[in-house]
Formats: sequence, structure tokens, C-alpha cells
Amino acid sequence: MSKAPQFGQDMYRFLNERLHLPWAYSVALVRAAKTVARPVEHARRRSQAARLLREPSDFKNKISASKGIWVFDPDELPGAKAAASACAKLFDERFSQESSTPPDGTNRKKHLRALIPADELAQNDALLQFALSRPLLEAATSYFGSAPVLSAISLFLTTKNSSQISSQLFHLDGEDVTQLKLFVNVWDTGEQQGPFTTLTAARTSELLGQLDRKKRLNRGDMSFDDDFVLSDTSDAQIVRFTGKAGSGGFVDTSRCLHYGSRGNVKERLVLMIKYTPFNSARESATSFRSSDWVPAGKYDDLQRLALRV
Ligand SMILES: O=C(O)CCC(=O)C(=O)O
Repeated sequence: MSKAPQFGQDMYRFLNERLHLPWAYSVALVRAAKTVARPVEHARRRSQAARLLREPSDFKNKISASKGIWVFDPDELPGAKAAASACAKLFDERFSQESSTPPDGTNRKKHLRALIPADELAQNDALLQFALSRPLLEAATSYFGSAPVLSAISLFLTTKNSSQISSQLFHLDGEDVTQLKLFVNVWDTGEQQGPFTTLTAARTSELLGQLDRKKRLNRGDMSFDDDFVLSDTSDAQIVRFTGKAGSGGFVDTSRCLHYGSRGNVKERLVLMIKYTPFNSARESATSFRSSDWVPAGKYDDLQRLALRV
């Protein structure tokens, strides 16, 4: 399997770590370089979005620009319940035996374990079809104003814990200024399972406005203290992705301050599917290593753009 290109990561590191340009400028320059390098792809993706906006669709504009979040019940997002069942089955088949306890994860986090590599997970037809389903691609395309790339599929087990580190702290995902993550609860999820927890993009922006200019420009690498985030934030402004299996949310994790897997008394199993603009600055750490796994098949334009085939 070939290694995915890391042009964005390399250029970002050069600008940020070698030239010491702030995060915000480094990300903007990498995005611009990627756009200039692929003008035809840029135009194709924008024209798909423009066409979608002209057509009737129940899912375009589901994720409002001001909130950056769409929270859904199991019956609201077609395919969500079936995807949750497929993940529960996969988990049971692989890990229900005593001898096959879940591994530490393909990522580094102990509290949030990516159980199966992204490209292996995508070979599960039910999950791939869900990730490429019209409701999800339409919601993401209208949000970005450009047809997105499907950049990761992960099945996360979040374990019982009492830690408060890394993604358990309020943070923004710093790969870019925008990206969408879909979280589908595989098991019924309540407060005790350390649910995904987020503020809206509008509230996040108000909070970031209180930072000094240097911190604002460098926010891509920052976590934020609860004291700073919560002192003037009411509980009504906090959104938690709780609910029955198949419930969840679609959220811009680069614009919405969020955390998860905090204070789990019980385990949580969650499907995460990530969509990014084609010119997203830094390639995702959990992305597909190649597209060799993409099965031959009939895809429509949006799906081909999502798969980059
Ligand atoms: O659900 C969680 O534990 C947090 C996940 C998270 O922070 C992320 O995917 O960016």
C-alpha cells in the first residue's frame, strides 16, 4: 500500500516550525498553495456545491454556518441506525471473545482508542456506503461550499477513565480552519459515557475574541482551560451528543471548541467519519493511507470527488 502524500504537513511544518510563522498564516498559505496547484479540481468541487444549492435537498444547510453543528436523532439521519448496528456487529465479532479484548488502539490515546485502521474500516461496505450517502455528502458540500473529501473513518472505543488530558480538554482541531466530523453513537450514550461535548461556532468565536492577537493567531495548537471556557458560558450553550444508538452530531471541530471521553463511568463506542475540503492544510493523522481499497463501482460525481477517484 502506498503512503499518502503529506505535502500539507511538510509545508506546514516548514512554515510554522522552521520559519516560525503563526498557525493561522501557515494554514492559510498551505491552503492557498493547494488551491493554486489544482485549479480544475477547485472549480469542479465548487460547481458541484453551486448545483446542489439550486436543487431541492433536505440535507443542504443542515449544518448552519453560525452553529457549525447539526445534532440528530436516530431517525433523522438516514442510514445512521444501520451504521451503528454494523459497527456494533463488527465490535462483537472482533472483540467479544475473552481472548480478543480491544487493543490499545491504532492511535496514541488510551482514553479514545481507534480500534481498526481507517482503510480497513472503509472496506466494510455498509460503512463506506453510509459515508458516501447523499445526506452526508449534501450536508458537507453545502457547508464547505465545495464538494468534500472523505478523509477518515474511525471506530473509537472510549474507556472508563478519570484523566483530563489532550482531547478530554476543550480544544480546536488545528489541521485547518474548517473540517467536519460526524459522530454516530454505536451504543446508547448518556452522561456516564463521556459523550462528545461542544460549543457552537458562534460561542467559540466570541470566546476566541477575548484572546490576545498572538494567541488567536496560534490557536491551532491550543487547548483551553475550563475556567476560561465555562466561566461565562451557561449549560444551555453546551451541546452533548447523547442519545440512543444511531443518534449523534455533525460538527466542525476546527470552529467549535469541544472535548469528549471525559469522566467515563461506562465505555462509549462511537463511529467517526471525517470530511475535509480538498485543500485542507494538514493531512489528517487517521486518514486512508491510499485509495487502493476503493471498490470498483458506480459512483456519482459527489461520491467520486469524496473518494478522489
Ligand atoms: O469524542 C471524543 O472523545 C473527542 C474527540 C475529539 O476531540 C476529536 O475527534 O477531535
